[in-house]
Amino acid sequence: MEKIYTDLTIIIPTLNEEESIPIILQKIDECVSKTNIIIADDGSTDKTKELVESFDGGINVLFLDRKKKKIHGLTISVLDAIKNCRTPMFLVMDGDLQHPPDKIVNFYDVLKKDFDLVGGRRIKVLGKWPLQRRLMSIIASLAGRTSLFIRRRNRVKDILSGFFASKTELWQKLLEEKEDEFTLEGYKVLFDFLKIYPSKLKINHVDYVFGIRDYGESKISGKVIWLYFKSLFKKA
Ligand SMILES: Nc1nc2c(ncn2[C@@H]2O[C@H](COP(=O)(O)OP(=O)(O)OP(=O)(O)O)[C@@H](O)[C@H]2O)c(=O)[nH]1
Ligand SMILES: [Mg+2]
Repeated sequence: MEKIYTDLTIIIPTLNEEESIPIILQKIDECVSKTNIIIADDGSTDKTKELVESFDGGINVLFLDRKKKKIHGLTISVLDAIKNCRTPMFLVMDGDLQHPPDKIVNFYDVLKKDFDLVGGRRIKVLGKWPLQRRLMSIIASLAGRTSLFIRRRNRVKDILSGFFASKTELWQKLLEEKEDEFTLEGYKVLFDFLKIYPSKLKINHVDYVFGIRDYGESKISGKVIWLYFKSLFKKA
């Protein structure tokens, strides 16, 4: 059956993803006949922009060019895209193919069943993560969960996942008042949202396998990790 998701916007933050972006757009186009995409780009210096703008398919793709913005970062790029979102639902996924596009359908189906937030849960990580990275991920997750527990906030099973879907109005309203409480230059937009959002949310999950980065380079830096740990203690 044709999947027509005109009420959904898929948000993909990008920074120099010329190798994977045409493949991911193609794969989404194969899974969903009609939907909306916002590529929230922070001034890629490779061919990401040209490749997005020349993409020809059934899906409606908008290139949000943040090159001239004062603040850059994954979180602020996603938030800008949410502000530009004209559909009641949105989904966020990485542009490096580590989040499987065939799961979009599962997120959509669950979110439609009157949930506020659908968190992706990594049930397996492909490839060999070095011990240091695995340890860092476990510590970051435990610390984040503790921070949410102490604050009596909503929790999802994988608070650090960048693959999630939610209702646009809920985020747009929160951003009107509390955008400055997000760590704008950071990476963990879902964690920030959970930390800041004051009321009870109806939450569900979709499991997925976190793929290997076959294309381009990881953008994770010491600064991003430091910003996350600092945000655990920041008032919200
Ligand atoms: N707009 C924007 N996108 C970014 C920024 N940093 C990373 N991204 C994009 O965000 C997504 C996730 O970044 P990655 O570097 O893959 O982070 P990760 O998946 O947690 O780390 P790896 O497993 O090492 O790849 C990718 O699509 C990146 O291109 C940024 O500062 N601005
Ligand atoms: Mg990645």
